[in-house]
Amino acid sequence: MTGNGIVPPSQAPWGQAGKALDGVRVLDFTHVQSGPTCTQLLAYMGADVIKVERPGVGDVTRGQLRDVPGADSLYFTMLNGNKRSITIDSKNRKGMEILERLVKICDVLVENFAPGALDRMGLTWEHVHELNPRMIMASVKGFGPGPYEDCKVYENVAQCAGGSASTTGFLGGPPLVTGAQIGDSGTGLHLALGIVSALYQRNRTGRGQRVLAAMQDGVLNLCRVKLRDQQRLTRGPLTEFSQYGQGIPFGEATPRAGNDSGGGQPGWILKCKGWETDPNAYIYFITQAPVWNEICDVIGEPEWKTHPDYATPPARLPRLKQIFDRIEQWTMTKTKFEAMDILNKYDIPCGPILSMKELAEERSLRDTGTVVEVDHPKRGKYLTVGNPIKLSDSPCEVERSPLLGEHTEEILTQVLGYSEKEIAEIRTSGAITAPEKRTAA
Ligand code: CAO
Repeated sequence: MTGNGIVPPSQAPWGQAGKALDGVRVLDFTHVQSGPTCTQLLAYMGADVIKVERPGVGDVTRGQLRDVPGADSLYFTMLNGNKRSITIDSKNRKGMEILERLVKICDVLVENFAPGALDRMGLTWEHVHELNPRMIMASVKGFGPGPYEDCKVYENVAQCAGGSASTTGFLGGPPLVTGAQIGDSGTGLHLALGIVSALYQRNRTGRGQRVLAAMQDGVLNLCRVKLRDQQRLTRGPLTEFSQYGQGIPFGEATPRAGNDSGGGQPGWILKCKGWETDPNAYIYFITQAPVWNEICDVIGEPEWKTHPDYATPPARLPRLKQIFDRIEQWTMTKTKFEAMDILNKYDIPCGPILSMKELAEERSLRDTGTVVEVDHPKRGKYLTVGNPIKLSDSPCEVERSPLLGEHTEEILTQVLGYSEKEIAEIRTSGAITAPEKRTAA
């Protein structure tokens, strides 16, 4: 470091100057999906993530949706890579002593318990801050302060409460939840950004702070364009919605828009060759204005380039359904990949509807480390999603998830400095072992 506090550029080759979050130690008190998504990302970025789990039980997802008897589920393994696992009973006196020692040496505590659970354990913000004023205490909760703050929340509840469900689905149909886990994984992502920002601020202030990401807020943030439309609605109909062209009046709230594009360039999902038997033989097609002439040529309607009903975006808006029906006549003569090849030659924005099978097999996703195969001692090889965020000087090596309590002794000795004798005492206290084992000991 120079006299003005600026670190001179590393001379190490790119990718060999350590990891982005090297030196950051995370006390990971998370479970299920939202919190683990966040801490797995921090681990991918190089943080030392110590996952605290209840002895004998662990994160409930270890046993949920199990596909291999006796092995941790994919639900767990795909959300807890690159972490270490320690078992501690927080309701055991000795267990709390260990936890407090961890609090003193960690930089970040992440949790997503039901409201009040951490306080009931005794780990209130005040206590944590007193033990370690530099600690960043980050929480996922279902709702922020307000009428629902005490509620337990799962993914789909957040999708419904955050505005996603009311704006997803087809007009006239019921609200729908989406496959993307915007409530859980989306909020985990938001929390991770809050944590790294707080770490950055701590460099200046020297103190930690609380970080809260409420699932309702995270979903609403991802539904920002729908709140945009809500306000536009007060000034007139949403002309880019298909229902406008169909002459269906708008109500008081942003409606469900089927597969309409959420932006200013109309789009829709269209059938491709094979749709009768393949549920994913579809393509998303955007009639982007700058390439309208090319679209007309490709689909064999060159006169639409100058016809007053089709030549300009405003003229097309009332007849989007008819236009997409015509484009579909063309896409149905091609497979989704043939259509992609042709359309991309003309810079026409489009995207194939890819199944999970196709994504799992996609070579380029393997090559970039977005889909990674890892080996696990109990379940064998499995696929996981690697770090979707690529840092040019902090490459990510994806490691398997830990077995329950796999690193308990390692953390007690190497991180917390407990002696062999102390560990023997801890073991008999029941702080790190499940009740059955305690009786047997
Ligand atoms: N040792 C001892 N006790 C432990 C422990 C440990 N290591 N780890 C957890 N516990 C205890 C907690 O102290 C709590 O006990 P009390 O209720 O007696 O105080 C108990 O385990 C259960 O915690 P919980 O209430 O968080 O768990 P739940 O299964 O009842 O609820 C969930 C799950 C997800 C609905 C709730 O945690 C929640 O609403 N979290 C916030 C929102 C959220 O993240 N939702 C996303 C869920 S999917 O990602």
